[in-house]
Amino acid sequence: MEEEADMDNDFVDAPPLSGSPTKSPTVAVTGSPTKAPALAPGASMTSMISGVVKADDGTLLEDVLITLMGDGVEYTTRTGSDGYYEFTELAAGEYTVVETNPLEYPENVSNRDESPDGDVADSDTAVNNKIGVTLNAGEHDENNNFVDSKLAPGSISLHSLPCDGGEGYGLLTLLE
Ligand SMILES: [Ca+2]
Ligand SMILES: [Ca+2]
Ligand SMILES: [Ca+2]
Repeated sequence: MEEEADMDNDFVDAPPLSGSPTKSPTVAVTGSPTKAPALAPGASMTSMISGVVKADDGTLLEDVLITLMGDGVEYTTRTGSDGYYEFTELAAGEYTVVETNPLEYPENVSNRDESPDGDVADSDTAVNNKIGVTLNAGEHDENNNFVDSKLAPGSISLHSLPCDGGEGYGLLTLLE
């Protein structure tokens, strides 16, 4: 009996477990794994061109056709509701951005890089719906902006429309 009691006591006297078992440290698994750098080794350094189309009163013009012409390539896009357009994943090289005026804004006001970055064409202020862009590897050449204007009321607008013969014909609109 004695021995058994002692044994029992031994068990009873064993250091009590303090509190609940310690939780193993919480490993923070928040978010997705860190993304690899945008320009991982071996990836090509792609570039992009962007800008906006707006009216001379500041209105941002939506759904305006923008064409990008480069060395043997041609892309088209349209401006969003914020007047913004962009061409992404471009190779370095020389490009020309061409705007097709929206019908309601047939008058060209300006077309130029409004944040010039030293491109030869950045000093070209000719109003011709074209903006030249020299694109380096990894460059984002932005603010290649087009500004258009409505015709004054009472004036006549002449649109040239494409037709199968390629000669086109005119459509006169008298603005009220
Ligand atoms: Ca224009
Ligand atoms: Ca530029
Ligand atoms: Ca540039």
